[in-house]
Amino acid sequence: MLSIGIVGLPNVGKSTLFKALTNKQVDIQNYPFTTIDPNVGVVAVPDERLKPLAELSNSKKIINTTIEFYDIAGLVKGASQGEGLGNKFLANIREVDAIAHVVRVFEDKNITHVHNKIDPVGDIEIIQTELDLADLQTKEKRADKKKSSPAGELPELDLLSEKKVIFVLNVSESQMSANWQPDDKLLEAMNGRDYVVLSTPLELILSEATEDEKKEYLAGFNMKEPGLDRLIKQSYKTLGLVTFLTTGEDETRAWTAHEGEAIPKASRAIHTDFEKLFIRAEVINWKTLLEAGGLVPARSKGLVRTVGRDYIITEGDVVEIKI
Ligand SMILES: Nc1nc2c(ncn2[C@@H]2O[C@H](COP(=O)(O)OP(=O)(O)O)[C@@H](O)[C@H]2O)c(=O)[nH]1
Ligand SMILES: [Mg+2]
Repeated sequence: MLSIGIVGLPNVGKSTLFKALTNKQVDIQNYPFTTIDPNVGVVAVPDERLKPLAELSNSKKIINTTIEFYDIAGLVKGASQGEGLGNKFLANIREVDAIAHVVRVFEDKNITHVHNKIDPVGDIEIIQTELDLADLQTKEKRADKKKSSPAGELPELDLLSEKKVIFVLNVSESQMSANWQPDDKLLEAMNGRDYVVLSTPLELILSEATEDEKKEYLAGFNMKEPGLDRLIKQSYKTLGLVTFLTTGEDETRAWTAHEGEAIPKASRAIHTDFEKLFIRAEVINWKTLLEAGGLVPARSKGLVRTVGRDYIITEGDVVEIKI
């Protein structure tokens, strides 16, 4: 399963974010491969397509795709030199597929900032410097190894600064109401990478609220959906993933593939043997299927395509794999 590590300086809202995410943990019964680990939250990727498809097929179950979030203990200035949890922290980052970098934007005199001032740009630079310094050490070690084994092939370097990043700009509730947006300096520091703006205490409240309360809170803050939903969806995009779907009486289910993947490889998500056994597949866009009113009428209108091994899986495909 793909994983995102939550990182950031102390007291920026990482644990609050993680707690809100774990309130959205999926039902372990439907996801038997899920491990139970207090530092890992397995959350469903929200997908508005599943419900109407399930209604169309009279499905007994709906199963979303999932992402794992890891709460990685606080990074401090000097971590690459062993400060704080230092190298343990950096080792944890090495294991995740992408980083959610929480940046403190909210002001609160009662909650200390490690460097005593709210400075999102400076905070981003500190974390990036630590990641760069850790990479420098990795490269130096590599250079030493090369000297001692001149002929041997060494595995590719796993550099922290090359991991995909999504910035979580943690604002106050009043900034949220005022539709706070990053200024040019902050945009420059984020350097074109993805970001979401949210308020972690508000997200915690939303994650514990009933459906009615949730609607009320969202309307009050002029939000269409919880920030967590935006974060989860954005993480999925940042990781370069696409969703394809299967639907039937048993279940309507979303599956994860990588962008640009051919359908036999993508179908490994359903069953590892499918890549080898794949013969052909029937494919129809989810919306086209809904508009047609089901697979049977869609087939008779010629809307279902039969594709071979070289077909590239596309966001929103509903597939039936023939093996
Ligand atoms: N006022 C305010 N406090 C926050 C916000 N986000 C987190 N906090 C508080 O800041 C403190 C540190 O948060 P925590 O999530 O533990 O930060 P971590 O050290 O990054 O894990 C806690 O007391 C939180 O309740 C926020 O957006 N506004
Ligand atoms: Mg914490």
